[in-house]
Amino acid sequence: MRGFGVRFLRLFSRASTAVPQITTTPLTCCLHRRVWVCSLPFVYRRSVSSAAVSQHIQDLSGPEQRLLNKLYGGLISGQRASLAESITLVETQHPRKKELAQVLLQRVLAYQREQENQNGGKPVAFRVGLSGPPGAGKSSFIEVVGKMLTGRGHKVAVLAVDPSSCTTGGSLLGDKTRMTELSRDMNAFIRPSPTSGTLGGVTRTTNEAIVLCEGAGYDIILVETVGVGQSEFAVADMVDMFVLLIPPAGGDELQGIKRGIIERADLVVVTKSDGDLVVPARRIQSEYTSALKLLRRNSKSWNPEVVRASSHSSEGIPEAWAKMESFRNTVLTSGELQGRRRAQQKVWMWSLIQENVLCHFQNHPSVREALPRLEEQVTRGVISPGLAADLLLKAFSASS
Ligand SMILES: Nc1nc2c(ncn2[C@@H]2O[C@H](COP(=O)(O)OP(=O)(O)OP(=O)(O)O)[C@@H](O)[C@H]2O)c(=O)[nH]1
Ligand SMILES: [Mg+2]
Repeated sequence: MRGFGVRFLRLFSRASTAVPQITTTPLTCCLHRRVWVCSLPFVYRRSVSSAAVSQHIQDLSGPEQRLLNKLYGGLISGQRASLAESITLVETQHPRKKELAQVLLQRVLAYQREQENQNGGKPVAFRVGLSGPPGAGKSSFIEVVGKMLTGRGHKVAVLAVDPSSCTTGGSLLGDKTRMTELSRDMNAFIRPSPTSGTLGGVTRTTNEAIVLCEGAGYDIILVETVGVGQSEFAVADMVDMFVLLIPPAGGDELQGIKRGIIERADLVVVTKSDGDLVVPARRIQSEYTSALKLLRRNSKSWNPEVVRASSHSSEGIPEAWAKMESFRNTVLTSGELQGRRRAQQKVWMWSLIQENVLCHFQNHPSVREALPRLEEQVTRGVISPGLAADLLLKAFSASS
């Protein structure tokens, strides 16, 4: 996909003379503006970025400014309603509101940078991604860990990324009811992460929701995603620590766990280690401990471990969290955490570019006209997918 994105962008930049103007006139075209504005905090060109933002701000009407001031003020003073409303704003598909969301995000990012500076340049919040097969016990684990952390004075935000919502409108919403205690806790905020129909959408809106939660003072961000499709890789690319939860189940249920995702795990938690399940949980623990030794290491300073925990009896829960804290301290000290975050900004930027470029491509009149016919010919085997892609790209570049 990345390869496609780069190739497409090259073609795109040849096709459209507006691209070189991005740096000087960020408001030239909606697509370019979105790409540019979204990537602002991650290119270190302060004067240009602040010019782009102020141009955006000048562009705001009175009511828009008042709305953003209200949201920003409410957000940084920790008001849940403002946080919820801000996440709804980043979730929107409405072009103008999308722009407002970017202005708000800019302000929150600036506030966050200030806080980091005061914290000796270290990130204030800890972002943890938790993934695993359906029914592995992720939500139950988050509920128990979350309660423990709010009890210790933390503010915990839980974002649930549901890959199925890209196609079916979502099913994780039911999770809120499963985290019954945590959802009643005033120091916890639970929200299905908004998705906008594509994996790129998951990346954008979840990343933006994370930033907003941090702006609202949540210092632990837990992102739950089910190990289906590619969403777990997207989540692994937006967190400080990636935790894989595995149930003490038979081989069939574990077949679906992708080797690639095990390699990304900083910690593996074997869940439901209680009652009759303790014995299989121990077996899975030792199997995964051996398997991890054979896999490529994800970090220079940290060796992934496999622990057992039960959300029902709470056994192993404080220990699992202690491992996560230990990971955080290790990678903060080695500077790896900061490095990971920097690299993630680039991944985020590229995913925004892909999302926007693809959207522009799909909505291009020549492409829309040729697409049904070419798709039909590809499915009948009349022409190859490669030829169809080339023809569509040609149609796009010829009339751009
Ligand atoms: N025995 C036991 N059962 C558990 C434990 N944790 C979760 N379960 C059960 O496992 C089932 C699934 O738990 P969830 O926490 O909803 O799992 P999940 O991974 O969030 O599920 P999805 O979000 O649907 O993929 C429920 O019936 C829980 O009661 C545990 O520690 N011990
Ligand atoms: Mg769940």
